[in-house]
Amino acid sequence: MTVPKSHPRYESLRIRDLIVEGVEKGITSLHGLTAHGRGEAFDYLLGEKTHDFAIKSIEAAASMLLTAKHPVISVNGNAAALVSKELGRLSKIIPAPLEINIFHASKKRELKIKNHLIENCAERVLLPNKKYQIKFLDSNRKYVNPNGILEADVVFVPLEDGDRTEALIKNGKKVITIDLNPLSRTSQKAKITIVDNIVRAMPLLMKTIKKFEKYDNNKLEEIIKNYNNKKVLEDALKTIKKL
Ligand code: PTJ
Repeated sequence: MTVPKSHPRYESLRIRDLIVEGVEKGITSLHGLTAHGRGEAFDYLLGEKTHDFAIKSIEAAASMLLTAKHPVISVNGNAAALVSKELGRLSKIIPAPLEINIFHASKKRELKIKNHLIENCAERVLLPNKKYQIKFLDSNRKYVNPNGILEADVVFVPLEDGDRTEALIKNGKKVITIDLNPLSRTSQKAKITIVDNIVRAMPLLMKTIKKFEKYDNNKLEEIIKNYNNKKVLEDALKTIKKL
């Protein structure tokens, strides 16, 4: 569908089209459409813009990714449809491998996501391996790659479900997420929650990493130490109530 740029909801409809295209290409699950709808509702309540509390989280996330020993970026069907180019670029600048990890199990979809990422300039894309799994999780998301999430200290999991976030934490991983819903279990449990649309947050995260890569580890660790995720979530809720 072609939406005229003059349409007052142009940007929101453009992003919605990316998800629909993802489903048509077999990258995104049908359930991904409802997950996207929930995100849209929260984005609307947040005024569809990046707030100061999200900038604070982006700065802490950039610091944590740059100081991590073995960071990994987890990719699902929604993230791949919305920000495949950005995921490839982020993987190169940190550097960190991308690892496909989907909730609605499908080997075919995993391979389609992998090919889509590679077509969009990603280089290191790992797939889960059924011989390896994390503990405390029963869904398809327990399977991991031995060179990726299994040995990661920091896992970046945009648009995640709460179960897996909790399991990753119990497995000793630090979790960074992007989630428009400040009330979700993932938002509440993650070490760092970027309450913003993934489409707006990814370019800002890369810009911040580029700026922060000149900083020494002491300065980056100081940024992480001063970061308060609970306060960020409270500020996001206050913003929703005010609008
Ligand atoms: O590809 P799969 O099988 O792994 O499935 C992926 C989805 C996203 C369908 C699956 O992980 C899922 O069901 O997720 P949830 O539990 O619905 O959580 C998705 C979270 O992402 C919700 O809290 C949404 O508010 C949020 N969200 C949706 N779209 C965006 C978003 N956050 C940031 N930016 C968005 N564009």
